[in-house]
Amino acid sequence: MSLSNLTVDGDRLIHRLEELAKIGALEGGGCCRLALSEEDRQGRDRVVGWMRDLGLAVSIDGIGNVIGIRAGSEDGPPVMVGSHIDTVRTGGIYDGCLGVIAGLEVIQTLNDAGITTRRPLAVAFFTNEEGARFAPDMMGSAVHQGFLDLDEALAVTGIDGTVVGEELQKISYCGDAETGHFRAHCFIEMHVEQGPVLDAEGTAIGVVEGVQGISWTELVIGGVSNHAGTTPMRMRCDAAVVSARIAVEARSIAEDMGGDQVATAGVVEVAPGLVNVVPNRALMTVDLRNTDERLLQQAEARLFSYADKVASDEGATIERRTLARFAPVDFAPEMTDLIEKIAKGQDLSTRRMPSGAGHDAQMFAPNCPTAMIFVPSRDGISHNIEEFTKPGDIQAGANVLLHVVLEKAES
Ligand code: HGY
Ligand code: MN
Ligand code: MN
Repeated sequence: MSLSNLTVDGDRLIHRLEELAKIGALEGGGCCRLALSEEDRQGRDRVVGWMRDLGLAVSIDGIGNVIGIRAGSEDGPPVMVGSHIDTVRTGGIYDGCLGVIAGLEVIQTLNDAGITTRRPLAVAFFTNEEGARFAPDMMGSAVHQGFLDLDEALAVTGIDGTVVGEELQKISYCGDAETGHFRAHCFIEMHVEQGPVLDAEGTAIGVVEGVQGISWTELVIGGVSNHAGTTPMRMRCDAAVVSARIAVEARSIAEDMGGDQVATAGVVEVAPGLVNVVPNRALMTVDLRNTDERLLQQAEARLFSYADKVASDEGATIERRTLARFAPVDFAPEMTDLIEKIAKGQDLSTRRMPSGAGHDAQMFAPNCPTAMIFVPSRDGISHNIEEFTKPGDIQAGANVLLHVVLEKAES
């Protein structure tokens, strides 16, 4: 069979995706497999089982990243695909998982066709891409590619007070493969767009040229708890009001700056959280992103100085902690050109675009030629159980992935 006619089996791919989605399934759809949870362990076991069924040599490193290797006719750095299988609490079934399952489908397609590539191939899933339980996000791939120290990652305390290293031991995914030095020949990540562009335009393939910069900050505001009825307004030190003003300012910063600037106050916890008590503590997070590093720094500077001022005006204390900070990343033109060429060769509509979401691919970009293939998200919805991508779009994206892998594996 000529390689150019080779296609993936879309039904088999979607079946695996739906099988994985049963683990941590939520009422009404979607799934919750927070990093290093029991559900994450079960999902990991399921994917490792598929890797082994497909004849991949599976290795697990010190932060729990899992890599399945398929030998080539020659040795050397593999052509690597993959993503993550951990989810946010209100996760869809495609975010991350699609890139891993599509990678397995590429392997099975080649196995079925009896094809051995020149270069080895690798399919991976990385620990804690989401960062929802343990910050920063892309933790596993950052350690894997040498941008985050392993011991520092293992020592991270999560939003629930648990520690990464201990939770990793609990799920038995603390492996002995070394971290930080693995180099791929190239890395391609297939992922749902998670935004509205492709779906609104009716475009089949997003040729992702880079990932925007990410800034996650935790702010803890200290006020004075007091009686809601007897305390005159001029005597209050209300932590909740300070956090509310900061959340509104984050929105104003994004609106004033426009362009790619976005801002989200995703966590706002107020204590003691009683109807008749002036709050004495607020813990909140602010997620700022921009494709331009200089503008992202401007957004941070405006937010931080506003937060300090509004806290001091209220007589409150304020402490800031960086949870994650990644500069924007550009992908390799040789890879984006190849993705675009192959997609067009399959008569698929394409458009070049940045990624609004963070991805494991951004950790590979400084170390090897890297790019991403986006497929549409219905109504641009993600991090939401309504997340959906049409089977035809999944098949199309996986076929592009297959042929990019083949071309790089023989180049
Ligand atoms: O936050 C992100 O962009 C990714 O989902 N971790
Ligand atoms: Mn993702
Ligand atoms: Mn995500």
